[in-house]
Amino acid sequence: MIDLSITDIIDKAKMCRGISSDEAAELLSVSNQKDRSELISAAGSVRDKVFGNKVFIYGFVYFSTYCRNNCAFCYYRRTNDLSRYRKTEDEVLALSASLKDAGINLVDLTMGEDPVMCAGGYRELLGMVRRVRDEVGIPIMVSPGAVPEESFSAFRDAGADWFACYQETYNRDLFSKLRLEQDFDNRLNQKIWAKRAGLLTEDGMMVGLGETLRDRVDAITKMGSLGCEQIRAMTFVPQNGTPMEGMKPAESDDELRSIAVMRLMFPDRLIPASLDVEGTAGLKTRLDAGANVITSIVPPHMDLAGVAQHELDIDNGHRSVAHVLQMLDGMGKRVATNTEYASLLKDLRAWNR
Ligand code: SAM
Ligand code: MD0
Ligand code: SF4
Repeated sequence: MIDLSITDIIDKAKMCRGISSDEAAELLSVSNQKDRSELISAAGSVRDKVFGNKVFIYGFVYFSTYCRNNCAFCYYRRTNDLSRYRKTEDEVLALSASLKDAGINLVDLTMGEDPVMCAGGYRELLGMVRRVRDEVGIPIMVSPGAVPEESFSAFRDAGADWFACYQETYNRDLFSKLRLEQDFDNRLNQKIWAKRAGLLTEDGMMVGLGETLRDRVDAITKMGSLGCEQIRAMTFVPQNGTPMEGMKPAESDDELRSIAVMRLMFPDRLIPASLDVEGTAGLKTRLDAGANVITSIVPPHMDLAGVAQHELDIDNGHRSVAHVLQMLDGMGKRVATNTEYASLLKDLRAWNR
């Protein structure tokens, strides 16, 4: 039982020392306008205290949309009949170089669990990472899905800084309905094995797919307690051709409250505002809620897809670096320099949670 009022919890949270899971549950359930704006503004001010007006920007390169898995929520699940692509190593190199030139802090090399990329102990992917490190020289995140324990040090040695793998939910029963034929513990271990190999890690939860408020509290608490340096929430977007296509699209409000609560619970973590849910129309609300990384920036006319929104705002150039920079100008935020990002990575590694 807690006897603190919402205002008391928020006042405590503003001291940047975190909040308990029970307090998080109280904050996630705020519904009246006054409490909601107090929550959002507290999260924004905690983020500003820790990170100033800097935000980090990540380029998204979804280089292969082939996948051997069949996640119920995903457009790219193997049984969905669609035209897929796999970029060549040279194409990925050129994309990474142009993102770096445009001022991006990190490139996120993401794939479906493409059998070609997984073959031979991830030979092709490792070669790609090595070349991006050696020939482009930009911080790298890999998002290859679930990989065997022995592969993590190879990713680190090839030059990856980050390993991203989202649990989606910490409710095992719900997990089994979403990530069909996949093992909960194996996916959880990805974060543990990646950390052990010296990689920084990102975990994530999905919002709006039937989870309870307690499930959300649990996911936030666990993602943070695992020590993941970057944690995210993304609203589920129903996809054509999937078993979940008929679900009603959720409003972004639960995601925004989740972002705010993540910020108050774990003040010094990186928290994305993903352009992959509502496009650039959803950028400001996510930054206002305490996010400090912009992800899913995608260059136009390169035949690159998003994940949750495969087309939205890509070919009209709204997800380009230039457009995002322009938007930030009007929001009193600035992009971190590459030197600042490098120094953040150094600090994150030293914390070694
Ligand atoms: N294939 C790898 C994997 O599953 O880990 C990496 C890429 S996967 C496409 C990246 C993430 O996108 C998923 O973990 C999930 O959180 C998110 N995602 C996929 N489909 C989504 C949808 N329909 N709505 C919201 N998020 C989605
Ligand atoms: C994003 N579409 O950042 C990307 C993706 C994978 N590491 C990230 C979900 O929103
Ligand atoms: Fe494949 Fe990832 Fe989509 Fe699951 S979420 S079907 S692993 S691309």
